[in-house]
Amino acid sequence: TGHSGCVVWFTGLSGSGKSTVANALDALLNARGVHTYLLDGDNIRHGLCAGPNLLEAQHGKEFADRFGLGFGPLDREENIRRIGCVAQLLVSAGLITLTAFVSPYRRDRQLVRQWVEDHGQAGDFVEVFVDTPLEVCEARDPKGLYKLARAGKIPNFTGISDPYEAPEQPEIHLQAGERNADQLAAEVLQALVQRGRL
Ligand code: GGZ
Repeated sequence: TGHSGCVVWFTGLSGSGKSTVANALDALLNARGVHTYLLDGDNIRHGLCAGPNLLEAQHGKEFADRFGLGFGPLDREENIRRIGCVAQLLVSAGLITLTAFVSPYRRDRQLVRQWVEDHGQAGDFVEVFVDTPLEVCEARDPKGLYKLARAGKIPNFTGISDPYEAPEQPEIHLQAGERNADQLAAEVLQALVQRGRL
């Protein structure tokens, strides 16, 4: 179809549905014969951006403490930076690259946008704000993390004890509270078609 790669960057709170919508979109794109790659916490935070606990056995404590990533501000900054670099490589290989990370800081997302566009073209970074109200995410609480965060057992938890800086002008803004993942994925697909990315 002559398309070139781009990054479809999902951002939103824990439990907002980013990963679910990104997976649904991935399936829709693959069904159209589009080559994609999906980056999310499952494949990144266990490997490239593993935490200290995962690194310690093979690399030792000093290494793990230096290079393992958690959820403090600098850790998130480095997490998003690494993901942005990988996403850019995948885009340069022609893939539509979907990413699903909280990515709560505006500056970190802006830096990825800049990186991707500087190595490609304007429009190669498509920000998708999965705008699910905190109350809804907290009610879903699929992993019980909000409960732990409210109890003070998880420091720096986005939306509770750490900020979420909502995108001011996302390319795609999903009112995600009461619609299902397939509807939302179809909405993103349509927006990508409209933008000439498919
Ligand atoms: C936010 C956290 C935290 C803290 C663990 N704050 O619902 P989940 O579980 O699967 O999504 C969250 C995920 C966030 O990882 P990201 O790599 O997307 O974050 S970031 O982009 O900010 O670097 C949540 C879990 O990890 N989690 N601790 N303190 N989410």
